[in-house]
Amino acid sequence: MTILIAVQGWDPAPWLERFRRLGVDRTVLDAREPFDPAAVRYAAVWKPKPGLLASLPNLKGIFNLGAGVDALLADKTLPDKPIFRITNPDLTKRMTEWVTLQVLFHMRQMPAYMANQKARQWKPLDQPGAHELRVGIMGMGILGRDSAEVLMRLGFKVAGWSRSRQSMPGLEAFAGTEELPAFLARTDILVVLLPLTEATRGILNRDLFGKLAQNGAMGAPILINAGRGGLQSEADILAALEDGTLGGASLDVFEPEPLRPESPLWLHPKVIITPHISADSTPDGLVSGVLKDIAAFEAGETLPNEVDRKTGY
Ligand code: NDP
Ligand code: OXD
Repeated sequence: MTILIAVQGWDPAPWLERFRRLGVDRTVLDAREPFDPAAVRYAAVWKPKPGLLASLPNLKGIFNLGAGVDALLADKTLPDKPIFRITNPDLTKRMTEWVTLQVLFHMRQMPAYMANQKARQWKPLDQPGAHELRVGIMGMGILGRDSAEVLMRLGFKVAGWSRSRQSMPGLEAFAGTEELPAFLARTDILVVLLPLTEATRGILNRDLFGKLAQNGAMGAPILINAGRGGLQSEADILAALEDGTLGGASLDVFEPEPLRPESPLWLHPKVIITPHISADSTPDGLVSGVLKDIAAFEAGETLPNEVDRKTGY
């Protein structure tokens, strides 16, 4: 059965090469070239052009090549076909590496040491241990749970917040809007791994930052966001950094992307910026899994990574 590859914002060539090499029993089409829309049964996509999927009359399933589906669901013409997203250990481990790196970077005061190094200053700083710090993870899905596990192993006190309660041994589990204030009040380092939906857009704002613990072992709380840029207000982050409500931030995602050159975030001494690379989708890591998903779907199996259009993730 024919698969259409429609990838925008990433180089499509290695995706096409992998799909063609591993999907030997398939016809693999490139959406940039002329093709017969009626031939396409499956589409493997990242940010496809709005309207493209609606133009495929025999489409049976949509396979999103990343974990987040906000860009896909924003297409008002999206056909009513099942959507599957990436839930692959390759992507999950990459995210856990980035989250752990950022938590440790702030916890071990690397922004201050890097500034001191530039000034040739030998200046040891007081250092809390991991066991004295409370990490709070917003979004306890595939990614949040893996980060939680690693951070707990490093000794941090970890809590998670999600729509439904997600319990794990050693984790303090909070759920729903009514438990959000208590979750924030015990959080020194806030890690955000939420999807962007109608319910979460703009959630990282001044009001929320003001509810984070202000009595932690690091002084002011730290914000680490790898979810989506639409979750955060840049102006509110800057204001909270200025008045000390936040002590630092690591941001991998922005709206729009790339972050505009004139944004004061770029040069802020307490901000770490990475260009949406915390958990890259790679053809090497993911294509064989997507082909397996397509085969399982064809065989009538229920896949756990189907997107719920009502909740938007
Ligand atoms: P999952 O769907 O597995 O997990 C989402 C989590 O968020 C769940 O725990 C869910 O709660 C929770 N959640 C959703 N809506 C709400 C809400 N309104 N209130 C409280 N909790 C909520 O997603 P993943 O872990 O796979 O990925 C999370 C996000 O990470 C992606 O959607 C994407 O935006 C981002 N991402 C970013 C990347 C990057 O490179 N920067 C790479 C990959 C992903 P519940 O458990 O109750 O369902
Ligand atoms: C994703 C991403 O959602 O890379 O997978 O942002």
